[in-house]
Amino acid sequence: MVHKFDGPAATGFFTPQRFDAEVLDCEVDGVIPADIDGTFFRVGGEWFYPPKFADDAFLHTDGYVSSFRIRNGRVSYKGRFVRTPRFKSNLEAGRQQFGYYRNRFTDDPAVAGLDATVSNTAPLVHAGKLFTLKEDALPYQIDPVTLETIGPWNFGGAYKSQTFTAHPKIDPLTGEMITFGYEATGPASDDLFLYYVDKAGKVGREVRLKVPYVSIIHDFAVTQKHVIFPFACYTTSLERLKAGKIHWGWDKQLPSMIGILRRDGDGSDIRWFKGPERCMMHVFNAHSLGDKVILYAPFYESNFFPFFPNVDGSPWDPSKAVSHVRKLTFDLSKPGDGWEEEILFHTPISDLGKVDQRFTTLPQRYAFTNFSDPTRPFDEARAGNMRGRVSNSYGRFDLHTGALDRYFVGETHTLQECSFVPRRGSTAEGDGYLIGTASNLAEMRTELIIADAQRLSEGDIARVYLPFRAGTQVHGYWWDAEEIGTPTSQGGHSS
Ligand code: V55
Ligand code: FE
Repeated sequence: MVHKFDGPAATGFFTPQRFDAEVLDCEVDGVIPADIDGTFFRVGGEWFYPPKFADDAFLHTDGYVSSFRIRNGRVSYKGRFVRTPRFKSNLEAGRQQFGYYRNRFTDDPAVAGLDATVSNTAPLVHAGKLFTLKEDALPYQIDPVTLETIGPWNFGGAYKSQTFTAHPKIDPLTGEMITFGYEATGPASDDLFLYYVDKAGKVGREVRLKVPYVSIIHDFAVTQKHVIFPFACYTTSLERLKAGKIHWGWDKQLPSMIGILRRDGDGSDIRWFKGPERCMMHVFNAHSLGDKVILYAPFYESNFFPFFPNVDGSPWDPSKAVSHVRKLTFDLSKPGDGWEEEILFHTPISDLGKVDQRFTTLPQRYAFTNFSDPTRPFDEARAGNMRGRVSNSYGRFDLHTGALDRYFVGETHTLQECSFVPRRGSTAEGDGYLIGTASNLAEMRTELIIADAQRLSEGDIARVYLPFRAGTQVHGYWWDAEEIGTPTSQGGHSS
């Protein structure tokens, strides 16, 4: 028995639905280009059982993986909860047994030895395998056709960190995956392990690092020559966890911190750069230019997450939970520990963004992300009061010229993160499609948007309709059918 969901996490569009789903042949409006052939994977989470503590983080919702298989202009959909040990154990018990996000001291004693990850953050495809990722645990391998959970993956025992980032980087020139885990040897540990995994999925080098303070390191950047670790700048300690507190707090006294090391080195050259108060969660991309490292990233001014309290007891400040497209420049030929920083666009953006993945690690011109365009209408009568939390546009942000090309989704919709689909046969940066889901708040269903990434202002070229609300997405991933190891069918129309 599940107690009826209530509270703010359980109203309207975002009420948990709690089912696995399949749609064999989806409704489509418009024409999906024939050269789009692949699967759009999404990962997010929803509470399968309500949280034990009302102030627990939504980062702790049960992982849910879904797929839109697109082929010959037709689309099939699947969605499944990730069968983590936590999910299965809760289902057996019929209730929530796990306490605060990443505080095992607040769990029921019965689940002490179990992996507590919810695996709810990002899909990854590497070496022909599909995974769901969460930075507090190993990847969970998922069957790309059925979306069944196969189990945790430690690369045949060669991957030693207990944790694995939700944002590995794949070098488009070699297929090498560069990845890491922080809190690598246990909760609140200051170990950061960096790994180089070849295109066949074999772990090559491991580099062990120590961090100057234990922070969320949610994402990172890799260039052809360097590896860059921005701290989200949250803080924790074992004492904090033992006291039964929320894992992360915000301490504005701490400097913001970015570590840079050579990609081909052993880590002994790492330099820690310091800056003013910043919440540095996601990046767009970075490249090396001589002795300079240039990082493009959507950093926040301060604490973005209202559920991670300020350690000084001050209230969360929404006016500083704002993200902009920033350019950071590090001059490694100079001593000192500062960087130069510039806001390139004054439009506040969602920090869940993408670049054309064929340019990861390389100089690159465009960043794509969603944002709220206040000049566009919102139909509150039909869509409800979203209290300003509507993301109604995709943007192509030209980092060279400052131009912003915009796509508007509609006056009853809000967008999730977009992903980039390269156009078949093209090599030009940004030549392809943007794909992503939108919540139709008036009709209470999810729509998949496909737009031409070079003609965003012309509107979408096709929309795919689900007859229900698909769960909230955090990150998505496009797996093109041309890539090695792609499943040839996914049930539904394509089998
Ligand atoms: C983020 C998301 C997470 C997480 C830590 O967006 C940071 C940042 C959905 O999970 O666990
Ligand atoms: Fe992320």
